[in-house]
Amino acid sequence: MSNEHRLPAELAPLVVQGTLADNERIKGQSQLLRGTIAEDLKDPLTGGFTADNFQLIRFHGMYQQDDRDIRAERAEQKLEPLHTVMLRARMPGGVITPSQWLAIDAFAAEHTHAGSIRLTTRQTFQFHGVLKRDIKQMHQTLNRIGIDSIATAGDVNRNVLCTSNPEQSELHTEAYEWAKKISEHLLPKTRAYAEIWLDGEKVESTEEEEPILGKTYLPRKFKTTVVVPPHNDVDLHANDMNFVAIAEQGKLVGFNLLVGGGLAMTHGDESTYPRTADEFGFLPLDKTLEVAAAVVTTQRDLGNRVNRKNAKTKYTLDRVGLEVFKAEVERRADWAFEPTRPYRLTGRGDAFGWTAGIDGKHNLTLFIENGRLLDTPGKPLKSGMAAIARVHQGEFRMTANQNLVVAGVAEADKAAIEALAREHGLINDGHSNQRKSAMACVSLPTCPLAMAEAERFLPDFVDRLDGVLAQHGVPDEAIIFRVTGCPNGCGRAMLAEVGLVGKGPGKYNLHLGGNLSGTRIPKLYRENLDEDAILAELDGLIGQWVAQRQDGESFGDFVLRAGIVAPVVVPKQDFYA
Ligand code: SRM
Ligand code: SF4
Repeated sequence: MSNEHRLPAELAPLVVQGTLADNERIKGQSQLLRGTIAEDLKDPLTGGFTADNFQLIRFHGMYQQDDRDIRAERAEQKLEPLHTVMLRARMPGGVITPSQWLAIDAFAAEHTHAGSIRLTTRQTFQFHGVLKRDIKQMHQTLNRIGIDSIATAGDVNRNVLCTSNPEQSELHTEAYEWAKKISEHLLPKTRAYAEIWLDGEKVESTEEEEPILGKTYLPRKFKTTVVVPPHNDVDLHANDMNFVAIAEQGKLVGFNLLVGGGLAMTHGDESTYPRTADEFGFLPLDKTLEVAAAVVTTQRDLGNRVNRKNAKTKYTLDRVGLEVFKAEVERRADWAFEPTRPYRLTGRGDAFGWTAGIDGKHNLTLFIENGRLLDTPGKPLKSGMAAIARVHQGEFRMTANQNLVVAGVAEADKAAIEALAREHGLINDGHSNQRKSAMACVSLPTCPLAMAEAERFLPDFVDRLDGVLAQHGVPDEAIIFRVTGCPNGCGRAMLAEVGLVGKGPGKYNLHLGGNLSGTRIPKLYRENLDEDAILAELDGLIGQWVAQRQDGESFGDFVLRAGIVAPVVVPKQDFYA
């Protein structure tokens, strides 16, 4: 590690003192993420991973889970929970080729729960329900097609997002290349993944090290985006580190950097809160990787390793102060940020249907409710995707709204692809605008942290919300509506105009007042409501909005202007004007 990337003595008092969180011991003793995972894998007595390995497999992109719908029943029968793993792939910018798609489709059909593929809010896919005996095969299948799951979970830099809206195709291509480069640059360098899952040669070298992440990796998960304004489909304010593309004459010249966004909180714990990211300033392209590493290593050295609830970059910034954090990044990167260049964010939705893109090619954005690709009676969505993959010559892009773009379609192939999409229910003209503006996290039955339903709650709730909008004479309006099964906020309800945050079975907190561009955190309006009570509240509020709104005012803006909720402070608001 070079001196630039070590904490200077004068900042040492800012390091939080106390008993380190147990995850620090686990990482430190893991021999760069190896632990005894390989031994556990051979143990036939349990379907799960034991002791520290339960945490360590996350750094390899997997979580141990069980089906919560049948947990009690199995406990009654004195059986251990039906342990399986969820895998999350690494897909910077969400780009996947048709042949890769066909391979993941085939794996899912054989080895995942109900054969499903789940697109996530961070532009990748998850397999749920993979048995221990199939894990190695899963990694080897992915490896054969050029996909891995390194660092998609754990205390590392996660899958790097990149604006997927394809209208500005050339800029998108450049931005996407940077998303890949940043992802590669910040990846763990340990060979543990190759050794354990791909039967790679064991390296006994003492020189193996983690120059950026360090031997105990980061204090907490870390999230990065590359954003092409005006689209904020990646929801940059949910992320630790954000590179906002600045172009001159259509060419990328550099990035504005924003640091310290994040959405999670814990019910009843005021030391935890959602927070928008702060502007650090502009940097030219050739400083990108150095600055990225400088932000990561600053958070590595100053982040709270005692209390994981306050360990993310957003809390480090608030604790040490923005100026101190920024100055340390500048010192490490040997770069003084230029003033932030003006940019504008206008919205977050995906452009559904056909859009024209690069080289006269076309892109078809498909709405995938909750990102769940599964074959159900009358809705063979997963088969539809496979059918498209068999004929498609371009690529697919997963969006951060859990949707999917069939990208780079030649004029001559448009009709065939659209016909396949329609035939399999992947285009449904009956879907309301409201449905296409709604999103939910996975939640039950696989998420161990879920307090209330989200993905299974959303579709029927949107039917009822559609009814409310129709009753008020605005059936084509849409409110950014998101449900998240607990306050961790995976469905990004804390950047919605209307956000529901799970509180307990069937109960949600109702937050109001996010804006269309995703720069405003909504405010808690009512607590612990059931479905009927939520609809009753929304019915009244939507009625007021329709009667009193000014010039196409959005619902989120209206509830603030009308004083229904108080505004939340946004840092450096000028840049969003
Ligand atoms: Fe998340 C944990 C699912 C995006 C904040 N998240 C989980 C786990 C792994 C539960 C667990 O720890 O055991 C969930 C697995 C459910 C399942 O069965 O699949 C889970 N998170 C998801 C996904 C799949 C939701 C979705 O419906 O798409 C998203 C996967 C993203 C990816 O591909 O990497 C997902 N998670 C998010 C987001 C949104 C985002 O990043 O844009 C957030 C809020 C932003 C943020 O980080 O502040 C988010 N997830 C969390 C947290 C709270 C972190 C914190 O700061 O405290 C946890 C719990 C934790 O880390 O302790 C968590
Ligand atoms: Fe699970 Fe909570 Fe994340 Fe939903 S928000 S997937 S319930 S951790």
